[in-house]
Amino acid sequence: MITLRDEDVADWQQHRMVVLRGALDAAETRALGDAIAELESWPETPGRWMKYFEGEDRRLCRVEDFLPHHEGLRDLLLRPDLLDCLGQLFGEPALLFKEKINYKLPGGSGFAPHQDAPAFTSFDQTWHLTVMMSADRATPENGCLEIVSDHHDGRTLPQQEDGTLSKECVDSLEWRPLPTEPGDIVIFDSYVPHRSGPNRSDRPRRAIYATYNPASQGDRRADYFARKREVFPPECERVSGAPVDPGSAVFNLGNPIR
Ligand SMILES: O=C(O)CCC(=O)C(=O)O
Repeated sequence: MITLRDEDVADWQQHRMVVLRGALDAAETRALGDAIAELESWPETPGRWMKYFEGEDRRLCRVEDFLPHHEGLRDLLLRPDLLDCLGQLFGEPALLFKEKINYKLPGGSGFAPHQDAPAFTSFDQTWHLTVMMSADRATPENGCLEIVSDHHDGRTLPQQEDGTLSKECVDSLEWRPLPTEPGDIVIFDSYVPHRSGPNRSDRPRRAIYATYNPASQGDRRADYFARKREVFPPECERVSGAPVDPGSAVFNLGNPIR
């Protein structure tokens, strides 16, 4: 059962994030790892789940838009107890906005410092919560999340042109690594600055990132993925020689995807 204890709510109020250690039990954690491995094996298929790669050797970086195709993960991300927790934090019911799995395979790159909020404004929405579920142990060595937990006033911080945080801003913030174990869940607000390093280990560091919005800001999941497919499709849907759409930048913030 995923629940928020009083101290989690207090953490939320102070830091705009909560860490729920051992939120998934052993069987649920195993099922999460199995489902993520299953998606890794699915072939690139136009119009269906979206697989994205990094590096010259096309290392799998991410799979998105898998909810319609994987019943187990759909049930997990729409679990009533999880939605109840998010509803408590939003102060109103939560709707799923988008879902992705970051694989961060051995040698996989890190993510540049950013806030999610600037990337999510295209659909007239102003506030999101992201639920990170760890499938593998995440450590500084394999590129666990690093967060700034004292920035919580809903402000967009100074950015570079590509939407990542400016160097001055990054240097002024206090970053801390957030190691997690398989089955841990982290919920963070879209204004919480975060980043991560590369995976320097010989094992994957896989995690789901599911993002939700308050129901009053509308159900925009289908719009999000339709627009992303239009401006930054997975490679198997790209037209060879087509120029990169300038509108793609917002869908590709701070990440190593090619
Ligand atoms: O998976 C990570 O290491 C960081 C993820 C992240 O910040 C993102 O996908 O925007």
